[in-house]
Amino acid sequence: MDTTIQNVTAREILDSRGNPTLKAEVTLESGAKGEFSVPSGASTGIYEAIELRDGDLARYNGKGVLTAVENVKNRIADKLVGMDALRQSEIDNTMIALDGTKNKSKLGANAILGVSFAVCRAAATSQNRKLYNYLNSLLSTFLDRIENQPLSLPTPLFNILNGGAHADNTLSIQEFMTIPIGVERFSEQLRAGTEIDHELKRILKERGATTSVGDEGGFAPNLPTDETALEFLSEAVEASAFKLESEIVFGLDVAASQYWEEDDKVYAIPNISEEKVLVDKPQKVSNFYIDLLNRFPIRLIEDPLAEDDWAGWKDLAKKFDFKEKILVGDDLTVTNPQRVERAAKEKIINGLIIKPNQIGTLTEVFEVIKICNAYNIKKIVSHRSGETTDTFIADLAVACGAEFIKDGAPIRGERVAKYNRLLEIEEELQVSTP
Ligand code: 2PG
Ligand code: MG
Repeated sequence: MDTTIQNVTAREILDSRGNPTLKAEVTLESGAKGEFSVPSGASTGIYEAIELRDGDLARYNGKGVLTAVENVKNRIADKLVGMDALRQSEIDNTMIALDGTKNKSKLGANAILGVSFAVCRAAATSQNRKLYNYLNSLLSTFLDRIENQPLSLPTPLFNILNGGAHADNTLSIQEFMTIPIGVERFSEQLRAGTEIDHELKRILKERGATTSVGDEGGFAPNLPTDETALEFLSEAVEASAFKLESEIVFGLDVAASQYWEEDDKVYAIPNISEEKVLVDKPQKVSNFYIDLLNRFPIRLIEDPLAEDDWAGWKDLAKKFDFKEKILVGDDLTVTNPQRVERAAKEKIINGLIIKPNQIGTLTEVFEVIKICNAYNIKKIVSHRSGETTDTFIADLAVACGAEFIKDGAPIRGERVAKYNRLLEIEEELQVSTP
């Protein structure tokens, strides 16, 4: 099999929000092909790698990605054609050097990631291997492991109520997630998530609340406060066949950077509790969270504080029960090895959102996985709010033994595609390891 790269190309396609995104395609001399469609966030961290958009207001409100497509077809293709697709790190490092900026602003992280993942898929195909198996071998080599990193199915985080930047409703917290922590097997976890989602729909309907959905497929009702949303979630679980606390717990993504007021150094979070608006210093805000975490079965909280509020994170970490609960960085850490390492060393997180397009290459994602393993940080491989039906992250989660995958509600095609891929992998792994 000749694994030399013969062709690298890209095109502009649409994501689940109807915004343009980039799809890359790589062909090897053997004829093996690989492709990847890049997702896109709404509540993006300011330290993320740059998603290159055209800014031409005559097309898609400036959101076109034709410049990034051209970068793939010309600059990136020029360098990569003739290289060996099996040498993933070399390929990624070539693109990083070609870009030459710290945040991939020249070529665009969308252009670079598209090619990085498409190369990996083409290589896996050329070796006749399942993507998760191939990724697992690549990662194991990267980590210098003698035996391969074990494969495992991640537990899903189902975002079934949407607020914040993902919905036009009154909820401030961006994501209210159910986590089937006490349910064995991925397929049963998926059933739990889905049946609870349907119970929630029924309850919302009965109370006259809307059952229309937000960007990630979660319902987006107008409720009196965010705490009411947690009460509705509890009711939905209790009405299902699954037990609250022992089988199902909750997770929240506050995405708090959007509520941080830099001038006054306070958080201003509307509607979160009965006081209607929480305006306070980080210390008071962290006390509020600790209280909330004690009153509801919340096991995991993501970005409760802003991306630059390291002091606030430290304060919360001091009060946080790391044995029982998971404090997760996303906008804080942006899948960036330096920022992840800093958060790990300062002991302010024990869970990490891994979003490949926040950093831009598979090799850098591996670096982040290495840090997670070294510091015992739980890995949460994650989608973006703007997605496509691409399922790469499902294979990635299995390949790196991620404890969790975050992929929205178990409805809507672009979310379900990944969950369905995991069902397939679950079956394959059972067959291969009887
Ligand atoms: C998040 C994500 C994904 P976005 O904040 O964790 O759920 O949202 O892709 O909009 O950044
Ligand atoms: Mg987040």
